[in-house]
Amino acid sequence: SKPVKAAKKAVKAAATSVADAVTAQVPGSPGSAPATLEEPTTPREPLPPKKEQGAPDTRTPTGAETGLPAPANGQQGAYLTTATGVRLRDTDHSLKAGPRGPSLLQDHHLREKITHFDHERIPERVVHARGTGAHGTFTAYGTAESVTKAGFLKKNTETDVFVRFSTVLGSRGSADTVRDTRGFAVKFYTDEGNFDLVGNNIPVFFIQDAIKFPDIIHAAKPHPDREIPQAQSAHDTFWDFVSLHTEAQHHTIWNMSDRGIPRSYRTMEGFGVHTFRLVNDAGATTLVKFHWKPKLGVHSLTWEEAQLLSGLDPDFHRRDLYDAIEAGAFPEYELGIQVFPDTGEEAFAGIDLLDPTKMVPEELAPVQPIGKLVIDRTPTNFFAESEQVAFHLGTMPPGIDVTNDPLLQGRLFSYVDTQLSRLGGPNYNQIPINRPHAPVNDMLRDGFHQHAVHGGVAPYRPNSLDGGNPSTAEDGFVDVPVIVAEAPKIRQNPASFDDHYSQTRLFWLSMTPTEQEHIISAYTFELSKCYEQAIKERQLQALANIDPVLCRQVATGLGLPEPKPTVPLADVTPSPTLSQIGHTWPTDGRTIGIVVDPDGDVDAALKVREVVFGAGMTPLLIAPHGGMVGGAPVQRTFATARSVEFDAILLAGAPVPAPDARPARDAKAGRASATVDPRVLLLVDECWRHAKSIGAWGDGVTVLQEAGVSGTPGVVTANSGEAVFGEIQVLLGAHRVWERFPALVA
Ligand code: HDE
Repeated sequence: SKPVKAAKKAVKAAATSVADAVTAQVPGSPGSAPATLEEPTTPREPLPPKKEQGAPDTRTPTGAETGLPAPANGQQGAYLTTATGVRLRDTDHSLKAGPRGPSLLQDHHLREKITHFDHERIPERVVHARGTGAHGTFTAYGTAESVTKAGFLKKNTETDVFVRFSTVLGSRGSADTVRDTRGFAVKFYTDEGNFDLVGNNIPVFFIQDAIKFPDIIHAAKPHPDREIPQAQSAHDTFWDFVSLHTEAQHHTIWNMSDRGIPRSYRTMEGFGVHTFRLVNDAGATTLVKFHWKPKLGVHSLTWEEAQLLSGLDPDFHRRDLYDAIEAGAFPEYELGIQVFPDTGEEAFAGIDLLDPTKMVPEELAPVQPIGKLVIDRTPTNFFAESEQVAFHLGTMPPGIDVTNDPLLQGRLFSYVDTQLSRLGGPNYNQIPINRPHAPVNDMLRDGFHQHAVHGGVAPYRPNSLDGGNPSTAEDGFVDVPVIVAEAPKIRQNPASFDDHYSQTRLFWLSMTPTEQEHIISAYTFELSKCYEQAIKERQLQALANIDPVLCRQVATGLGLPEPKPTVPLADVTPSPTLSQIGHTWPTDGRTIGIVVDPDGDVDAALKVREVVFGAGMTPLLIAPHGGMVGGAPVQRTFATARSVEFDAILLAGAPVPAPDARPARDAKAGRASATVDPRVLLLVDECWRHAKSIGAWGDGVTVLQEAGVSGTPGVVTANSGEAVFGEIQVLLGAHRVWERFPALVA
């Protein structure tokens, strides 16, 4: 028919003009000079990236940047539309055959809305499902320039980053404060392409070879029959695995230590775990281990706090991170490297650098700072950023390369592979949060969720049709030509991998008696949760090979005999830097609860509040009821304030029990007092048990007496609130008052 013919003609005309346009710019093609086709063509400067191939900024512009109010959500404009932009009159009623009739299949709006909703969820990560992301900036000190040519490590270079902290075992909705390893993954959007530093808060790993990863994870995840316990290692299959694979003992003792229950993501170290190889401008190589050092020091929760928080505030770490960012107390970390000569033997001070169950004590190789990370922006949309971010160990710019660590080698495969099912196809790097800020000019094409409209006709190399582009670059990524020894193809580890206990013992001996107490309690708790006697006995055998005191104490707790070691106890030098106790740290960003009595000296309480704020900490007023006290807003009531939220408390008064109070029910601890509100006594009790400093002045001193804690370590009184707070600040430098609980281990 006529219209069809006309359409065909139009298509043909368009095709001809596109073809003309292409041939006109291709050297060597008909109609342009020279007429002869060279194959391959001489590379020339790459064309600038096409519009759709550019790298959009993943940052959502702030109000300050655009001059407009910051976009609060993804919706644009005043009217609700369908996904295809058609305005809607009604979204609350489905189309029905009469007001009481059945819904009609033709209701395209109903179907679009429900269908999209039905597919809102994507699979959670197979490990590290529970996580929290935020944006920040990395600034290089320039101190790594001699060992790497990576541009983002050149002096004063600023690089956008996205960080995701996580637990390993729990599901996406599990509690933050469980005993577990924490993920510390950082995506640097460098000018030379992304760099993903996918680390943990523990410097060693459970296994030496990636092939065992499914085994350790199957063992640590909930039991397959009843799917319990959630986000816990305190169960039979976990301890079955780690007692059989004794290479896991080193990582496990870190988990049983205070490192397994961090106070905050802001007070957590990070480690790249593996040894990496850096390459400098001259091509010289160096082996390094990456470390993140938090500015606020390394602090942990107490085990009771961690357990309480799982119920009181399962989002504790996420809330803490986002509250700190929103309060302007931006979390800061220094990136550092331990540097080892790349001599070929891949060992340092007798430690095999390819064994991921071994670390190098900082006393032997100090951590040298190379840059600073400041986290300063929460995600605009949690799903788009924290859920869809995809890390991959193999994402690294020129200047950084891998080693033969067999755990690292397996990870190089796993991280791309897992995104294929988690994010639904091979184009996940086009998702905004994953897009590099460097221009992308790849020859990857098509596939599910392809968002680029690639121009050109020759996504292959060499080609003559797209001007020979893209060409390879002299300064591109370098795979260091490490000599691979002539060796049999074999399923076997080097002999050094057989030492499972010396560094486990080193860690134990590096702990203060207080920390050793915590480790003993953790092993005893976890093993008490196991049903199988044989598993407990086997783990006790492993403990005997670490240290007799540790083994004896746990055996006593379990009511089992103490086995004799089956290997000689390693003669190791402790590493004091591994201990969290005994150092002094900055106190900014801490949370201080101020208990105020509305009938007492409210002015004094408000004055101290100003002083606390001025010291860079967050003061929270705690009063019997919500609303205002003395013209200031009450932030926590006696019904909601629990010790877990505060680093210290100040008692600015002695609130009497309210006449209409329900003391027996509200007190929780059941303590009765005629003079002080029992809920305040519970708060003081808990803070004391959690080794927190407590200060009081004026009437507040009565509370200390009623609670029976006066004169004990870390309980401060003075004439004024300012004087009390001054002493509390000093105590906070050490984080907790462990002197309250003399350690029992010798
Ligand atoms: Fe991972 N790991 N891992 N891992 N890992 C994943 O990748 C894997 C290991 C780490 O916030 C997965 O995207 C294998 C060590 C972090 O998105 C998966 C092995 C270290 C995160 C995967 C290891 C890590 C992951 C799951 C043994 C510390 C969270 C979802 C060879 C250096 C990243 C995903 C985020 C996530 C595999 C061991 C850190 C399945 C096979 C060692 C921080 O690909």
